[in-house]
Amino acid sequence: MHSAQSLLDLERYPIHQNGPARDALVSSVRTDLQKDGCAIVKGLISKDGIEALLAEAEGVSDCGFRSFNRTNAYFTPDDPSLPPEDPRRQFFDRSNTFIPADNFQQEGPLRTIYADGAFGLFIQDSLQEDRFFPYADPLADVIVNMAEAGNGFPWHFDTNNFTVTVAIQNAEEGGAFEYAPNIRQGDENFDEVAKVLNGTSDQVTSINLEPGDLQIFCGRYSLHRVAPLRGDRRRFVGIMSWVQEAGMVATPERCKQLYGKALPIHYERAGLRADTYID
Ligand SMILES: O=C(O)CCC(=O)C(=O)O
Ligand SMILES: [Fe+2]
Repeated sequence: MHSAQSLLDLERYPIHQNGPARDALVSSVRTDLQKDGCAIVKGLISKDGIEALLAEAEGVSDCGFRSFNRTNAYFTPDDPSLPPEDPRRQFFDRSNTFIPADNFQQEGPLRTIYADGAFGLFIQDSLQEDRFFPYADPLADVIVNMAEAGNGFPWHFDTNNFTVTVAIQNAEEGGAFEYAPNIRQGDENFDEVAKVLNGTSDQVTSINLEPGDLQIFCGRYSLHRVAPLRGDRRRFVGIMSWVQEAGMVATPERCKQLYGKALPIHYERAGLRADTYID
């Protein structure tokens, strides 16, 4: 049995207690998010918490679903009418292994943190989101991204508003989180995006997250990637999702693409019967 009290370092970060210390933390996270869309709370997860999250992820690592595709930074199809050097025409291999959310038990450490009311409220206050609900998707609300040497998380812009991640284990080498803050805020800025893609931009910030760090990242306007990994050790990152509408789930297509399966709820919400669904 896990408790948020033992999984989080609440002495250092008293997110469970209204008062000046919590206010100061929320305000510093907000400032970081406003500055460049990225906030890190170093060591929010306790040492025991990291150990428990790692054991849990290792225990279900066989359930990871690996997908491969080739994608540009925008997740759009190729457009041959554009010049070959246009960033929309730069495609990279992306391989991704997600351990779907239905592998994480309600009483396990990952879900204990996700479901903790004060933790959720801290994330919501930090993001200043009025509408903020746990994702109702049983495959996607809390997942672990597992990556090995050579796995690629190439340059991209996110299509969601924000991503909340918890670093659980790093690879032996590589894996820095690199981002070009707000590179397309207001304007697509294709020339500078092209420079990031070909390694000549001076707008890239690199951060090394350590196990236990929480990251809140707004990646819609900031081009980002995870630098290539090296060594035998796998990288594990927990990804937690909240959404603006209660009861939302992903489409069956999206689930199959990311998790290798879809559940009855996905077909029902899409108005389909699983046995008649053709994709
Ligand atoms: O694994 C990470 O640290 C971030 C991955 C990422 O950029 C994403 O999930 O969109
Ligand atoms: Fe991303």
